[in-house]
Amino acid sequence: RPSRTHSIISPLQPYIIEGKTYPLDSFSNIPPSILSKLPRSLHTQPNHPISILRQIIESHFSTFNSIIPSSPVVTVHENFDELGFPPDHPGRALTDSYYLNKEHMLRTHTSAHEVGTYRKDLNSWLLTADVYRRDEIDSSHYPVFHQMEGTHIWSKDQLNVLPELNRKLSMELKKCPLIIEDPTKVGPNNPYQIEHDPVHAAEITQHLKHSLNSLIFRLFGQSATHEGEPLRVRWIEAFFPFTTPSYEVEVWWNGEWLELLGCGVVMQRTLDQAGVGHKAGWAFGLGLERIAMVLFDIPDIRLFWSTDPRFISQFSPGQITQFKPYSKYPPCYKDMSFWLPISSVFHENDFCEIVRDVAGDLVETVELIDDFTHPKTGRQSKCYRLNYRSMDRSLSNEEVNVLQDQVQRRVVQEMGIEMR
Ligand code: FA5
Ligand code: MG
Repeated sequence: RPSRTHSIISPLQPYIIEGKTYPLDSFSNIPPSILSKLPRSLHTQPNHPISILRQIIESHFSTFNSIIPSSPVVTVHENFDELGFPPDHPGRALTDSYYLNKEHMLRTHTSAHEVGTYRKDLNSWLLTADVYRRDEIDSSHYPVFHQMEGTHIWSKDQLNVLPELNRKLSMELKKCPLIIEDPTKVGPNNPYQIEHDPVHAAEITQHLKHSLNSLIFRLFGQSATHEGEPLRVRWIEAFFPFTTPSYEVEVWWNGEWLELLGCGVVMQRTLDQAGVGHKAGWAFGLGLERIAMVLFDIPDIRLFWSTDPRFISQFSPGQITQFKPYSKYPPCYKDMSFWLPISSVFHENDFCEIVRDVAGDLVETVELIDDFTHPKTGRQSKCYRLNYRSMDRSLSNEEVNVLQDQVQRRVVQEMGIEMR
């Protein structure tokens, strides 16, 4: 169950998306700043790095069908229930997802289209779309981003093609100059499915890993170095309600592990729901911004939304070129200390949502710098550092003060907190 019944940002009029009207209810929590992103469709703008990357991946998996859904609206059933998310999964909370109302939401991942697409009897496809999540604020997280879902399934009586496919892929991968670490093991924590013959499950898992490693080789093979070092890629074990075994792939980037994708062997339950229970195979969901940041050397995820010609004119279809920063403008820090509300729960994502609604892309990071509990009264306070910086120009201190005041006013009004 979502943990709150009232949304922080209460819309006034029903949402109208792609000509359809969605009546409001107590779940409706999409602010105007998010709604304004819906028509941008970065993944179909020919010169945009997200679209360039999509096309390169589509040409790598050249036999797969390419799909681009038109509306970001899905049912809660499609996004969560159908994929086996438990009723109390944190991703369902109003603090984590954007709801039009109790029935409809902005998809949080492209997996929301899995069952519907399997139902069309497609066996190998790539589906690219904008996805929406309430999230923290930093250089690699943004509330709107793009995912590509990729999947390959076979009739169970045709799985005997896999050993040969795997042999070919592993030959090709011998030429790969990247360091790909894979310490993962299938076991009780990340098992094969009981419905699967373990020999088949192992072949599918191998084909998944080989296919993704070969994509990584294709994407990163040429520019295999980052700051003079060979790019490090690693596989780790993961958990998703709709795959097992499950994995994530990360790369070492700017001093930390950056997660690029999640993947796994498709749960038989998902295929059963789509009426193709006689098939088995794998699926992945990759974050296009994360990969584009590494490939095009784009240091901040907000840049993808820039309409500045100095950004967008740097890229052309089919080409991976390094982004040349036009200038880094000075940051401006402002701290905000407050006592948490006594009668309601404080969620950082709600705070970030207000910050973004006020400051948009002028806010670069929101960082918790102090967390204090009064020894006598037990009251809790937090101090956040808001780092303002424009991608396109210098901000004046006065301008930032106006934003900071506005954030302050709104968090007091809407979150019931008290400034210190
Ligand atoms: C998923 O969304 C799963 N649907 C992936 C999947 C598909 C698993 C098919 C198995 C089978 P996850 O929440 O980890 O998983 O997100 C996938 C990728 O999206 C991440 O690895 C990351 O690259 C990207 N991503 C996640 N959150 C953000 C964000 N706030 N901003 C930018 N990219 C993000
Ligand atoms: Mg993940």
